[in-house]
Formats: sequence, structure tokens, C-alpha cells
Amino acid sequence: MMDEARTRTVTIFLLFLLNIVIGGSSPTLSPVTENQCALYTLPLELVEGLLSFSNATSTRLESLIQAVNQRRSGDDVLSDSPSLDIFSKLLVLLLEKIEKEQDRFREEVATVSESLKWKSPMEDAVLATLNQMHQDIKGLQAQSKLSSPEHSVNSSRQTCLRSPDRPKDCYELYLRGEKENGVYTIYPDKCRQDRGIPVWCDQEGDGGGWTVVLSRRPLAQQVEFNRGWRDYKMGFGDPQTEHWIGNEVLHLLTSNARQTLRIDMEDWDNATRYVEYETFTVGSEKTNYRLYVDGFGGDGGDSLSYHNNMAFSTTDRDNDLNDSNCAQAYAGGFWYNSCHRVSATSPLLTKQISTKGINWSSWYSDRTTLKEMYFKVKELPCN
Ligand SMILES: [Ca+2]
Repeated sequence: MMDEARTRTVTIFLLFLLNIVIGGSSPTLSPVTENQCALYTLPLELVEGLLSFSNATSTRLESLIQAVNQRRSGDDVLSDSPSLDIFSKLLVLLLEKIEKEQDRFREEVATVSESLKWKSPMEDAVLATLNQMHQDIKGLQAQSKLSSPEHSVNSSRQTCLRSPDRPKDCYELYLRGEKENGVYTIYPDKCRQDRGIPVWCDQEGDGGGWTVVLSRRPLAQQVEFNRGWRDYKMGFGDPQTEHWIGNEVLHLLTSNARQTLRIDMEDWDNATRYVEYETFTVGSEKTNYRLYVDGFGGDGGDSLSYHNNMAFSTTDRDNDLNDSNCAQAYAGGFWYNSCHRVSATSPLLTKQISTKGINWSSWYSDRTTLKEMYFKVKELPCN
């Protein structure tokens, strides 16, 4: 009788193990660890899926080990069973392997974010989600014995990522053959049908594929840039004249793929300068849309690095490092430090020496105001 029960228990364990081993072999984490760049190309949902799968598996293993241990302590005959010992050890080994793989993945994410000074967005997007999913899985397991990984991955969200004819930026449009400058509709958030937004695409300069995120130029009637948090969050102006694309879109664009930032500027004597930052990221609203730039190049000087790691500030949200309110003092929202070496959203003043107009201090250290300034981003392809 006892032998029969033991055989049944062992058979169930075997089936469980087989399920785990077969199920665990398809979504592997190793391509991510082998290629850091792959982190940027993996859709967030896929990363979540991988993590939740391994979490579900590890939770299942933990409960199996617990069951084995309970069985052993509650039954003297079985406690001497060599086969249960072997299964118990095998389960522990599998659990260790999965945990090691998860640690390796977390480490890889942390390394990439550290090397790009890009910590918060990645932590927000993936690591926090991981903890939440872990809790969700535990909740589901409590409700049901069915805790297969297929049930924990939201497949409908994956499908919408693949929907066609929804270019996420000007670079995608360029790759599809749209090679003329102009206003195009892009869909930075591929999962929401209503989020198409008009932008100016620079498809002719500097290799094309640039999504213009900020444009300043002299007009008969300038666009008002002295605005509050909500306007800077959602975007305002006109892509054909003066425009702020919006911090939400900036965050989406720069968290979906690694982006290069290029800034073109022109003074009142028609001289031009440009700068590029190989990596440009804007954090989520939780980070107050914190700015991360790295990898400077160009002939205009590295003024923007003074604003690196700064939160965004507006007239009604003072997140700067100055005792006063920089956004109010300079009449525009920006990643103020204490306060600025770059002023891109202040009023467009005619040629004069003033910190209250458009400035790039490493070009004009005397703060001669500039006539035009454009911020544009482009996906940095992974090699
Ligand atoms: Ca302040």
C-alpha cells in the first residue's frame, strides 16, 4: 500500500519535472545576457513574459520542494526513501539554476543601465514590474492549481506590438521609404490606437530618419513656451513652426529603443553649430522625466551635460537645484540644474546678450541669444 503511494508520488514528480524541463527550454534568457544591445530591441512585454515565466517556474519548484520535505518529515518510511532524496536534490538544483539565471538577467539589466546612466527608466519599466508579477503569480497560484506560464503572459498586448502601418518614429518611416521632410503621424505607443501624433520628420539631413522633438525659430507670432507641467507632459505647438513633442512621448520614444539626440542651432548671423549625444533617455513621470545624456560629439560644445540627471521643471513644478524657480525665471520648462547652460524653451529674443533668451553657453559663453534651435532623435541601430 505504501509502495503504491510512493510510486504514485514519484510518478507525479516525474511528470512535474518533465513539464518544467520541457517548458523551461523554449524561452531562454541567454540571448539577452550575450548581447546587451538586445535589451533595447526586446519589447517590454517579452521581457516581462520571460521574467514572469521564470518566476512562475521557481515558485512551482519551491512548492514542490516544500511538499517533498513535508512528506519526508511526516512519514518515517518515506524519509529513508532514496528516490525521494534524489528528486528533492534535483528540485533544489533546478531551483538554484533558475535563480542563478534570474540573478544573471537582473545583473545584466543593471550593468546596461549603469553604463548608460539610464538607471531609473529600466528599473521602473522592468525591475519594478518583475516584483509586481511575482506577487500576481503567487495570488493566482493561491486561487488555482493551474499556474502554467501561458496563463501569466498577456498575449493580446504582444499582438498589438506587431500591428502594421503604425510607425513608431521617423526612423521607421525612413526605413519604409519615406525620404522627404515633412509632417508625419507616428505611434510611439504601439498598443494604443488613439495615440497617433503629428511630428516633423527630418528625412533629408544627416542621414535622415530624425524625429524632431523641439523646434524653435523666429515667427511673426511665436508659440508660447511659458507653460505648466501638463502642457509639457502632453506636448504643444505646431510641428511645422515651433513645437514641443511632450515628455510622455519623449519617455516612450527613448525607452522603446536606444536613441541618439542631435541638436542643430543657428545664430542671428546665420552661423550654425551642432551637437550629438549618442545616448539620450527621458525617464518616466515617476522620475519627473529625468534626463540622461551621454556620448557627446559635435562642434557646439558640451553644455547639455550640465543638465544631465536633472528632473524636468515647469513654472508650476519646481524640481530644479536652485533656491528660486528656474522655470519661472527663464519662462520655459526644461531640465534645469541651478539654473541653465542651455536654454531652449525661453522666449525667442532678437540678438542680444541675455540668459533670458535661447542660449547655448559653450558656443556663446557671453550668452548671446540664438535664432534657431532644434532637438531631434533617431534610433541608434544595434550592431
Ligand atoms: Ca528651485
